[in-house]
Amino acid sequence: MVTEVRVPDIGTPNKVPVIEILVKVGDKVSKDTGLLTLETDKATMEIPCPVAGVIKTLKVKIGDKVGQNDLLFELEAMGATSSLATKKEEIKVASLPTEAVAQSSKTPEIKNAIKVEAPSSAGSDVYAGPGVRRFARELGVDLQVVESTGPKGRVQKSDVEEFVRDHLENGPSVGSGSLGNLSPAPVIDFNKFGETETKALSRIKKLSGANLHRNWVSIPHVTHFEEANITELEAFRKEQQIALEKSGLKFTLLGFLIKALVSSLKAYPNFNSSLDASGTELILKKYFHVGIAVDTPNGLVVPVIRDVDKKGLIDLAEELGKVSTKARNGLLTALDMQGGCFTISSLGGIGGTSFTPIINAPEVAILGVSKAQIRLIMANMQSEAIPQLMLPLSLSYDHRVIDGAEAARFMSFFAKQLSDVRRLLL
Ligand code: CAO
Repeated sequence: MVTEVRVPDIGTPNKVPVIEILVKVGDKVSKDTGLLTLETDKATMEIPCPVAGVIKTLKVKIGDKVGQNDLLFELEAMGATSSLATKKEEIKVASLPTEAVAQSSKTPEIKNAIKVEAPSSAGSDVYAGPGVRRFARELGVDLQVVESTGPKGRVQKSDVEEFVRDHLENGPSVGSGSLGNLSPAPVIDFNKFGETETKALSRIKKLSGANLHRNWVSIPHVTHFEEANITELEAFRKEQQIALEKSGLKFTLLGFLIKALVSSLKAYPNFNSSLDASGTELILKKYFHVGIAVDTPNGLVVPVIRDVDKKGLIDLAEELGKVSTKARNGLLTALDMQGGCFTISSLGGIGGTSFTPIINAPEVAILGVSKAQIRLIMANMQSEAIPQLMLPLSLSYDHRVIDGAEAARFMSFFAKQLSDVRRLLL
């Protein structure tokens, strides 16, 4: 017998979007299996199956807007049928991340009838439907460390699956536990020594921390230091900045670094590569996408500027401005941060003489940039030292892929590009 599953009373007269479909045609479902998730302004709601059966047809797709009594599914019922429409008592609700559980009390007409799924403390600022939360819970996955690909940063079931697959293939995260034969970090009660305050790490810090730790312990890093004479470049940049003043564009050093990087990657293609999963072959990339480390209030993010070889200095300046604003406003999507070939991490605007950046795997090298300083240099065989603006550079590279001599040549080439601004314009 074919049973229709329709939208029950969801406590609002408005149509609301379908944000997840948790089953497909042919799936055998039991009574109360979550079928799909709807989203109102305040909460996400999972619609459970009213009877056991086999899904025959899907009448909606993700993004469709539905209201009370709209047809969602047809299913071939197995055994006794109870009701055609799902009862509102069975709907599971999860508050959206910005809303506290208390939000539900604002809708008293459904408050007593529905089962409220309180966001667990360990996932409260994660945006995910009840079905995905339950799925993650069943697998023991902390949603805070799962990378989201859904709209508005929503974690989807496929994200949890990808996370588990990655962990099975690459081993567990080395986030907080012990590592191999290393003894675990001691657990210390710091209150014995004085007053303390405990603060949770941000979601970005947890995610990037696990990746940084994995990259740090799994890649044999070497850091090579170099200096570039950017006296001419800086004079040219300042001149152009004045000319561009009215446009509001910031003609930054970073754009020049990206241009110099493209020529260096073309001259030394091993730096634009990744090791394959077996670690025995090198995948050389013919495209040039550069990641830029951006410091945000919630932690470090690395948006990727694509096809930098096809862009001029002004295009790059514009895009850098837009992408760092987007990053600081927390609006980057997962796609904005994928596909990078090489990362630049610039602390030059802040300070420091050098640092050892951690490679952003699966890339094989990363460039750290520190604060340029005026120094007295014996230039052009002159007998006198003249003041020059010197830019400190730190290249960390994967020693499995790149030899020390190759790194030294790469950096010397890169520094030469920066020291003669005409080369960058070629
Ligand atoms: N040496 C000296 N001065 C520098 C410089 C350098 N290498 N790089 C930039 N500056 C100066 C600029 O001239 C500018 O000065 P004015 O305001 O007087 O014009 C100022 O610093 C700001 O520069 P900018 O607007 O061009 O920005 P930026 O290129 O320094 O940085 C960005 C952009 C997104 C990289 C940066 O904001 C950022 O987030 N940096 C941190 C990245 C990070 O955290 N890396 C660490 C990763 S490991 O944890």
